[in-house]
Amino acid sequence: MATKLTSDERKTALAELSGWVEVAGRDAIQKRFLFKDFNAAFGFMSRVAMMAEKLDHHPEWSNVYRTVDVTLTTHDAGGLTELDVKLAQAMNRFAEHS
Ligand code: H2B
Repeated sequence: MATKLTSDERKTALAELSGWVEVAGRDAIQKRFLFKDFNAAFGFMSRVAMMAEKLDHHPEWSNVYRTVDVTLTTHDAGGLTELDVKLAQAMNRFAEHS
């Protein structure tokens, strides 16, 4: 099972993750993605869904029209792990090409 990041590891990871911030009162990170329209937002979510299945690691998220709000944490570990960093990196990559 993935192990929780140390505070140093978390700091380093966050510095390299554009737009992601820590969630207050919770060992998790979040980001709001804003797309051109619903089609772009849903296309992004489809790509993320396939990656999430491949990683067996899933986001907490919601979508309203062209906005996708995402929170990442590893439920099995009770906090942030390398899996969250991987998924956040993939999301940033997908969003760049949406
Ligand atoms: N996603 C997230 N974000 N955290 C988990 O701990 C987790 C998951 N666990 N997706 C996976 C599924 C686990 O429940 C399955 C059985 O591997």
